[in-house]
Amino acid sequence: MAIERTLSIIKPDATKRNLTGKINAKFEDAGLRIIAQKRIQLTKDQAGKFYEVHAARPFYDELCEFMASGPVVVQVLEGEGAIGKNREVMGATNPADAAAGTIRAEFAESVGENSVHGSDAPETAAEEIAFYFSGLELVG
Ligand code: DAT
Ligand code: MG
Repeated sequence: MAIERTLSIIKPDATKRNLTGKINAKFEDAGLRIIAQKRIQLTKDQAGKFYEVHAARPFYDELCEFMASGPVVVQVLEGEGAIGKNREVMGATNPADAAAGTIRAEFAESVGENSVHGSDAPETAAEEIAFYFSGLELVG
C-alpha cells in the first residue's frame, strides 16, 4: 500500500468540547502523521463550497450552517493507505452504526454533528487538501 495524504476536519461539535487532542491521539495511534494543521472559522459560503457535492441533499443547508457554527481544525494526515485508514479510525457517518473504539462511536453527537470529516478517495483527497492548504504548508 502506498503512502497517501488525506484531508481531515475536526468539526465544530468536537472543537467546542475541547476534543482536538483526544481525536489527534486516535490518528497518531493508528500510524497517521499530522503533516499540516490549522484552526479556522469557516463562513457558511465557504462551507457550502467545500460540501458542494452534497448541494442536492436535504441536509445540505443544515450541514453548511453547522460547519460555520464554530472553529474547525483542518489537517492533512499522511501514512500507508491514509485515506482508507482514516475512514476506519473515523467510523461510520452515523455514530449509531460506528464500530467501537472509532472517533464517531466515542465522540459524535449525531449523524449531522459527527466530529470529523475525512476524504473518501485519492481524487477528492487531492482536491480537498488544495482547498485549505498551499504546497508550502505541507511538511511531510
Ligand atoms: P462522511 O462524512 O462519512 O463522508 P457523507 O459524505 O455521506 O458522510 O456526508 C457528509 C456529511 O453530511 C456527514 O459527515 C454529516 C452530514 N450528513 C450525512 N448524512 C446526513 C443525514 N442523513 N442527516 C444529516 N446530516 C447528514
Ligand atoms: Mg463524505
